[in-house]
Amino acid sequence: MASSENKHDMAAVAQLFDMRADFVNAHPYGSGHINDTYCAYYDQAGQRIRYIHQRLAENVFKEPVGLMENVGRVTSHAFKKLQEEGDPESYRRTLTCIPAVTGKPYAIDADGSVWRTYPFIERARTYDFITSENQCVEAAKAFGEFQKLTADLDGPPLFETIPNFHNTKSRFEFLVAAIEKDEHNRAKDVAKEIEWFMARQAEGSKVVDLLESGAIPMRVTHNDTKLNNVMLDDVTGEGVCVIDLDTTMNGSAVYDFGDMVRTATSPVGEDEVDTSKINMRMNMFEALVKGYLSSANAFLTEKERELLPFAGKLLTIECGTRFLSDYLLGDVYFKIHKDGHNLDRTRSQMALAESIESQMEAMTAVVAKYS
Ligand code: ADP
Ligand code: GN1
Ligand code: MG
Repeated sequence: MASSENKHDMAAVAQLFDMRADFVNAHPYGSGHINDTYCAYYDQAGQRIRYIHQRLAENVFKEPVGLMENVGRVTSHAFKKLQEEGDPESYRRTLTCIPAVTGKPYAIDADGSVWRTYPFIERARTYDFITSENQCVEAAKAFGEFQKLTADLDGPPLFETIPNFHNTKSRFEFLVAAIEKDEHNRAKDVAKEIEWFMARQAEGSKVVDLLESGAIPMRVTHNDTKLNNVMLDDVTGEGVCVIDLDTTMNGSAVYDFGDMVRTATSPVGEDEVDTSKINMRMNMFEALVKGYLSSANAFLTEKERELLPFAGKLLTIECGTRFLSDYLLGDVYFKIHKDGHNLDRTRSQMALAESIESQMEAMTAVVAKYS
């Protein structure tokens, strides 16, 4: 899971936070595509304890202060509600920001990078692909609970950390611009892929249009409900804590469900090269519907429920346009670990979307069964 080299001076980063323990060492951690994440060991009276230090990706998050205000508001609200509900594990059911020595929930290092620190959620882990139906149920239930916990967040609307994040219409426009620019001369090699996406452009505006017309509501949503953004308990398998709150802002519940379908129903990871291994497993979809509706059925509207099967397809296509755009632009947004990584990811999204397209009717029946 972790690679061994540190790109940053983690002992110096440790000094920026009010850790109240001695820094021992740190190593890169996790398989996120955006931030630089480190697991750091500290010594506290002879006990080893772990923290997560994260450097926010400045090419992605242009307004880190607004973003960290969102994280602070959402995590404090969730913690308060969990405590009121008498949850005995409220301390590990939501992220908590460790303050910097300045008292702020983030710190800025000598290079101007923005860092934050979270307690390590122990006895739980994230998964890059699913191995059991129960994991699907638990992950989806946790993301549904997160929407429920944040539904009554008071105060002004959350800061829009990445404008038009799930605006699939603009995602397509972005792809078209990347194709036209073609600054790395890569478009000629992906003519088939480009054609595949452009044939699906019209569908891309469906949810955006429904939001704009008010036919479905805006809610506080997570917006990055990828499977490896929820921690499952090592012992009970339960969804413990939803993490990666950088894109928590106003959006549609439909997007959150769609990204779960994208990341949790295929038997292989999102960069699988052998596309014959990729398919949308109906039993996993059913497990997601079961888990998600167990926490979200109470607040979803009929129209939102109706859109759940389509959401899987939409988010898979949307993510595919993002991987393909990034490939054309020279891999500037998503971290890559080999040449052509974003193209592998693009092709895997195409295969998954096709598998979803061919099963839409059965998926609709599954949603009806649990509604
Ligand atoms: P990215 O935006 O790059 O995806 P994440 O916030 O998702 O960053 O973190 C990357 C990985 O680090 C996660 O998938 C998870 O495995 C691990 N991680 C993040 N926060 C914690 C935490 N508080 N406790 C334990 N592991 C964590
Ligand atoms: C990124 O941060 P991470 O790795 O959880 C991306 C998501 C994409 C996902 C594709 C802020 O998620 O939107 O769906 O990669 N996050 C951001 O794997 O762009
Ligand atoms: Mg993540």
